[in-house]
Amino acid sequence: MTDVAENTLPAADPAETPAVERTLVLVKPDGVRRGLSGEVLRRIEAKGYGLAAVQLVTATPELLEAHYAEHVGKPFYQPLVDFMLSGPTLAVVAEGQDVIKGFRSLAGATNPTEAAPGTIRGDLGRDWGVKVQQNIVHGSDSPESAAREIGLWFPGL
Ligand code: DAT
Ligand code: MG
Repeated sequence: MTDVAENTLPAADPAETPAVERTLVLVKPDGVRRGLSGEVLRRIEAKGYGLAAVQLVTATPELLEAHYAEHVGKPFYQPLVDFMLSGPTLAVVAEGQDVIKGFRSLAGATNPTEAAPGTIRGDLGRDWGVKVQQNIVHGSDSPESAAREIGLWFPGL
């Protein structure tokens, strides 16, 4: 008689299971306006990451000042805030091992003209001749930024 227990995988040892990481992804107002929200979610899911939260959010100046605190005073700061206030943003919490780095890789370089083909910004973005780069997505750049940004966009999570 076959022992069913012999055919099952051993339970994962919590000490050897890396903590599942989370990142904040935003489909910015240009992406939502152009109907690219689904395409961005598709690429996140096709890569194998999970969606922990998704919500359409109308940003406020206060939220954006906190979110983009590192850019206050830069020449593109006010155009960036005005752009982010120009329509709804799709806020997403994506999760999976090393998702912070992995999503930045999916997104591509900040400047959509230079972003490699195959990336979200490289395939779907371009220079529109305005003061701020409209590059479709935001992705947190470190575990500290991710925790801070998820707290700002999803205060209840
Ligand atoms: P990223 O979004 O790749 O993390 P960032 O945090 O340096 O880039 O900048 C935030 C956003 O500001 C970026 O997505 C687009 C805009 N931006 C950055 N640098 C810019 C520049 N030199 N000129 C115009 N817009 C810029
Ligand atoms: Mg950034």
